[in-house]
Amino acid sequence: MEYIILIVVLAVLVVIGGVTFLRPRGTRRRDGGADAGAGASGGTIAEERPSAAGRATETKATVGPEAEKPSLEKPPPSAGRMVRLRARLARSQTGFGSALLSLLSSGKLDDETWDEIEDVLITADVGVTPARQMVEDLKTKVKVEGARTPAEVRAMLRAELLSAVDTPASRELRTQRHEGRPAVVLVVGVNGTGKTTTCGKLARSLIGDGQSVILGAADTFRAAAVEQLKTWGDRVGAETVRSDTEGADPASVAFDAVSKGIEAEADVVLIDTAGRLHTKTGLMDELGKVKRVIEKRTAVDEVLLVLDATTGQNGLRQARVFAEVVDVTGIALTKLDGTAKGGIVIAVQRELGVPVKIAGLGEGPDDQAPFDPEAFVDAILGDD
Ligand SMILES: Nc1nc2c(ncn2[C@@H]2O[C@H](COP(=O)(O)OP(=O)(O)O)[C@@H](O)[C@H]2O)c(=O)[nH]1
Ligand SMILES: [Mg+2]
Repeated sequence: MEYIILIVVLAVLVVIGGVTFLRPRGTRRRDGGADAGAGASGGTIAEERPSAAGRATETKATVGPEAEKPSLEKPPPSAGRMVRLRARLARSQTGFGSALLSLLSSGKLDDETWDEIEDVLITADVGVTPARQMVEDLKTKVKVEGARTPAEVRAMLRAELLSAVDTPASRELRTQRHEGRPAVVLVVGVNGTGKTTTCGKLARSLIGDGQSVILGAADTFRAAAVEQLKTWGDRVGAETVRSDTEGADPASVAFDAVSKGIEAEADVVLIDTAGRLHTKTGLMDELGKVKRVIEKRTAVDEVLLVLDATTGQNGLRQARVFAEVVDVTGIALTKLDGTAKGGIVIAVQRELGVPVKIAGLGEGPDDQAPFDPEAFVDAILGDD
């Protein structure tokens, strides 16, 4: 195919008499598959989704149209990620699952052993009340069904953990356009928990799933935070709406981002916020205002609370403050790769009555997964 095009080009050049053989090599595309389409439209994928950087290079008269364009990354879709990232969880969490398995398999399940089981659960951040409940359930099952093989013990514990992780609410993120408007996701949480990273990774996976995304940099207190979000967006072609002035009103940036999303007919607008916890009233005023101002244009579909899994009970206390201030609809639990305390999933859902919807499983750009309870429990228990 390329040869035919090359021959035709050469023939045309010979006919015209313009004997410049310098260009064809330099402008030929590396990607044969994109050749025909790009040749016909005169554009590349990078051109179809212009970014600020992309426009800057367009003004320079370069030789090839694609010569200096930043190429956009194609993130993988979100489906099946938790299973794929299971090793991340298993690696750090074998302690919790295998300790439970070996205690339950021990020949003598006396009071002391049951206390130890409860301790393991509490140490894994399951929370005191749910830990007691689980121990009672397991005791009953053992009593009713008698001695068991290791495989039966495993199946029993698996069922118990699954029912503890289960919630009646849907784990699905509300990221579908509706009534001709983009879905709006407000991302809140304490500083350092991973809000900006969560926005960035989520933008990637949404784009990987074929959606279009606008980011709103409503953490306006540090220029670095805005840049951090924009860097994530630029890599995958999600425009970042921000203010040029440091310390601008977060609500007005959020409003602009949502307006941009409506105008551009985007599927999803993700709003990153600041998480300073100086006073509860300060936080309430600020987040409340951001939400109210967005709602002047369209509904907020999801308020995602980001929680760092490594911070345990302390993190839970802080999460509670946020939940009192805004109506949290889902939890993004980050840094699950760095902790043996996966029980926080159970604790936070019970504490806030909201399902964990997203798991952060590493610092890589695609180390985030829709939370999948079965994959989670299997990871905790390790391979059978
Ligand atoms: N290991 C690990 N690190 C994470 C994860 N999510 C975020 N981080 C790191 O946590 C730090 C704080 O994240 P950032 O998004 O800036 O937090 P923010 O202040 O809430 O916006 C960064 O160094 C991230 O790379 C995760 O799931 N796993
Ligand atoms: Mg941030």
